[in-house]
Amino acid sequence: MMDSVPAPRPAWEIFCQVVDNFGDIGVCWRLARDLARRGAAPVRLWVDDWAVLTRICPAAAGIEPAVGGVVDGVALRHWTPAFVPSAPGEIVIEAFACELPPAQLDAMAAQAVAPVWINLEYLSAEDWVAGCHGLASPHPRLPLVKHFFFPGFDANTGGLLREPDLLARRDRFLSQPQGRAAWRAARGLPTAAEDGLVVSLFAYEQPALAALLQAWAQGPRPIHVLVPVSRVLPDVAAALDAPALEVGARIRRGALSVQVLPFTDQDDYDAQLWACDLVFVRGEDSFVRAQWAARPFVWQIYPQSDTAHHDKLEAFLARYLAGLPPAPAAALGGFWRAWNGCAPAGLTPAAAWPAFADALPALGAHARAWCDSQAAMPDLARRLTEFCFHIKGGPG
Ligand code: TRH
Repeated sequence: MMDSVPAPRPAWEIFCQVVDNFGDIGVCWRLARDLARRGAAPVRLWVDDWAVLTRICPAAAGIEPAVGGVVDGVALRHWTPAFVPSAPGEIVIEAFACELPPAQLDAMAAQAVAPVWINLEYLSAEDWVAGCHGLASPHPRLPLVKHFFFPGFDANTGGLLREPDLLARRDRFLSQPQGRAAWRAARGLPTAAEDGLVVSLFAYEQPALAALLQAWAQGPRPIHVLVPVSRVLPDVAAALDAPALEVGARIRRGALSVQVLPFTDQDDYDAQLWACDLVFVRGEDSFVRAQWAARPFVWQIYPQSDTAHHDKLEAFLARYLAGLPPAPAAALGGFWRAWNGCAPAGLTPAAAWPAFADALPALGAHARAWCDSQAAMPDLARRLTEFCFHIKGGPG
């Protein structure tokens, strides 16, 4: 829902710069909406790339960036080099170490009570995160203190974004005929397990995809792959020897069918994850959503030039595989490492697939247990709110 620009001093002000892809804005938009819906409004979100914002939040396309507007209780503003601060938020979040404009810092320092200043970091399962979560860093010149807030998977970190009604919405979708069954029927997908596996494939470039699709095409069981428009699409087209694939395209090769879906808003993307049997996700936000979907999933981690992402992958695997019997644990570890190009002895996704496919029932039960254990802990917006009130010295 869109309406007019709200009152000047927001409770929360979030600054977000797009580094690459959608994830940075994806996380910030989700957080901003979550805070606003919990009654923490007004929330103001500054983004430097309006075009990326409109992909994640289609309602922003109806807003003149130079003017800004409100969607779902969040005041959206375009952060340009001509940035002029308005009254700064009581809590100011710089996402992923994007540097706040000097004029914003001056405006914050000029307040009678300095805003709480948070650097929201990337999600990582590594052990060092707990030691850095909450650390303070005084500004060298201004009377301001920045605090580091790290999302994470345990009680010593900032937790994961999870809207209060998310799991109830998911369960309604799964149980009601107008939910999962209707979603699948509308896309010509089977609703019975024996009619095949429905897979969502959201990924970066993937050189190993061709061999995997070929294995699926030649496999014993129908596999229906849904590909939302993303960087992997050219690899899908090349693997199927098809012309550039457009939204709506459908291709069959043996036991494999491939369907190209539009890039939707975040809520519809959740529905896609809930409707599928196996989901391939990437980066940060879709990776978390797959966990709340409680589906078997495959994570393609955002690649870093120094291969630091391999440590992040192993750190998550160490947590996620704990408690799984050896066979499904080895199957998942093998397939994930192959998908991320770091499997020993050159194991490929195609070679790792049969064991992974056999493990899917066990991985489904495990995904549910993991989701429940994570959902038993407070979510990120709540931990962030409590943390900020603690710094302010107010009620938590
Ligand atoms: O786009 P990403 O690759 O983002 C990454 C990560 O955030 C990473 O940490 C960061 O360093 C890097 O960018 C620069 O993947 P991610 O995080 O899953 O973000 C995708 C967003 O897109 C997520 O909010 C879900 C959303 N989405 C939709 O809203 N509709 C869709 O149809 C699809 C496929 C995704």
